[in-house]
Amino acid sequence: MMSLESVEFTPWPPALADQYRALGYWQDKTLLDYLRDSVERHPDQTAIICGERHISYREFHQKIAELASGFSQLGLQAGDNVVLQMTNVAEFYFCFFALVQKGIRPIMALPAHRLAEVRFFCQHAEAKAYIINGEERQFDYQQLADQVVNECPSVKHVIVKGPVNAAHQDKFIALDTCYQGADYQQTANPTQVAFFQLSGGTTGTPKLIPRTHNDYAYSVVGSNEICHFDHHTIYLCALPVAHNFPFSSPGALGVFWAAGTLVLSKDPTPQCAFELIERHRVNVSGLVPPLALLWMDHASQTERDISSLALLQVGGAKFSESAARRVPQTLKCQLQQIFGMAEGLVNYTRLDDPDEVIFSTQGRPISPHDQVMVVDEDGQPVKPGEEGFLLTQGPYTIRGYYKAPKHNQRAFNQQGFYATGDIVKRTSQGNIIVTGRDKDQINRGGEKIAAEEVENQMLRHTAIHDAALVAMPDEYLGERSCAVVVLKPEQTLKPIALKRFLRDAGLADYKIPDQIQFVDLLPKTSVGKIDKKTLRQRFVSA
Ligand code: AMP
Ligand code: DBH
Repeated sequence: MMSLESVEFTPWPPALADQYRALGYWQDKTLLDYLRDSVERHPDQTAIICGERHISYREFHQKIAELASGFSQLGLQAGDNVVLQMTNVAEFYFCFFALVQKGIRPIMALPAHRLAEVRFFCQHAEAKAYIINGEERQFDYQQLADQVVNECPSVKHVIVKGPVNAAHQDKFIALDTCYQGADYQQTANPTQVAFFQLSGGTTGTPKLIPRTHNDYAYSVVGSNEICHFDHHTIYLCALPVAHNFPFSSPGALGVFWAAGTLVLSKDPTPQCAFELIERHRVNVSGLVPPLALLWMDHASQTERDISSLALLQVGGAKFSESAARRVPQTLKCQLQQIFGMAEGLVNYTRLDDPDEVIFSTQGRPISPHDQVMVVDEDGQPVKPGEEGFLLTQGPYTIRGYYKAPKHNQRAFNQQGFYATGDIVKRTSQGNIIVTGRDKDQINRGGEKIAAEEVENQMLRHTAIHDAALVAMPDEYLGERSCAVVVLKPEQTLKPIALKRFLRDAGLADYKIPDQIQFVDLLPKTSVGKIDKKTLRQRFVSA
């Protein structure tokens, strides 16, 4: 029988773990320890700028300690899981570190997640609490939380930033009341899971990614070296705070550990971001390709002075070479391409790479000990420069998803290499070029959609006989989603009604198909699976 621990978290083989320690990659420090180093060195430096608030490292540390105390008083303790769903506000980081200090494990939900996703996280991980931003104008998270607690008995506490709505007064707790007498005691263990990142996934249910302090810390320290983050770094977080890219590549954690300054943008539009860049003299930011295009378009007409911006990182989806070449011309800054994944492996073009590498590749791994294999259908390495499937293992790549033994058998090979599902080529210098994908996923401008998850929801509709979700090329997003639907005899269904049905099912908005096509029959492969390649071609040329 599989032990509970191995279902939760698959450890690295002891020989590799020893090696990573001996190399100094794994330092047996917690994520909070690295922040505390900065608090000690630069207590008065501004750590976070959130709206009009400038929060120093000293205040940041104090807030964390007070919340750690408040969360403990609620009965939360080491080993508990908590869904953390915040928009871009400083409290996201206060909560994150306070939970981590006490060995409580945040699950990093995105603001776009709705009932279907949050309910799954809570049920799958038996979350004890759910933390939300009650002040968000775009969406009523308190109403969502109400549905979540009704359906998830494990959730004992809903903790709300901002005033608790009258209807929920007796059930929800205001985050403000959780700031208690400061508690600096850590109960975290660096070899254990610090938190759960989320995967875009390829199956019917999302996957939780257990990240340990040791492995994640190394990825951030390594990223800081590559990206030259230091205490002069002023980083604009325009993407959602919980996303792995702006959180750790080097992102917010990189900023905090280098004692730099993090500026939070409430949305990623150039209108909002450029104002912040001008006002706070931001020198680095990270974006997904569609936003990079938007920023470039806006740059020629802006009256804002964005000349402080020295580096723009772009990743999350393929950035075309032609767009990449326009970055230095239009935004007057350097480009860095990033090809990363919440499961681990992160590749960067280096700041001193020749233009050719920066514009036409997605870079190379953080660590000399990231093992990267490019293999054919039979798992045999391809010749250098040839296309193949990317497999990887290393000091910060997981060996298994949380509580997903069946899926783990497919996603990891016998040696424990993670099958990324990406099709890549490697140049003679070891730089990776992403050329395609071998996973049933749509990468909608950096937002990943598991086709099966949406298909399963569509199949619940009484008028639908069969359905497939496929990627269509999109000038702006790179890819958009197209649902191809076969109705039952005598049934009718309007596209708008199907979209409403999926929204009512609680799916995040970015998973709602951009386009819907009705057909009489879905083409099948020789083994009876839906032939998505043929489907895509049919509608691309339609
Ligand atoms: P996730 O596993 O959900 O964190 O998503 C990671 C995936 O995003 C990778 O496996 C790639 O498919 C995709 N991805 C991330 N960065 C890039 C990039 N720069 N170019 C192409 N694909 C990317
Ligand atoms: O797409 C990603 O998941 C991603 C992209 C860039 C990522 O996880 C990262 C950098 O760390």
